[in-house]
Amino acid sequence: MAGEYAILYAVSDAAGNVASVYREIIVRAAADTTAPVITLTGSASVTLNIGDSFTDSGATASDNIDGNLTSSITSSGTVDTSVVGN
Ligand SMILES: [Ca+2]
Repeated sequence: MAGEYAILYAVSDAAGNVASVYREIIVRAAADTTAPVITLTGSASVTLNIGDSFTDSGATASDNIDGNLTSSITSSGTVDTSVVGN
């Protein structure tokens, strides 16, 4: 979260003359340049025989800033276990 803050410094002398000055402090979010990491659940390579059933064991994702991104993972591709793949 970005925000601006101010600190007021003040002083007065014995005659009652007052001086004051502000310091501005800006707080900003650092740029996030680190990509999230996807971790496959199970092996990265799966070998099946024709006719076997295939159930995708999925993956998890995490990010240095956003934390758990598993629910945001999208996947694409299909497996047809009735045909030898290439
Ligand atoms: Ca990140």
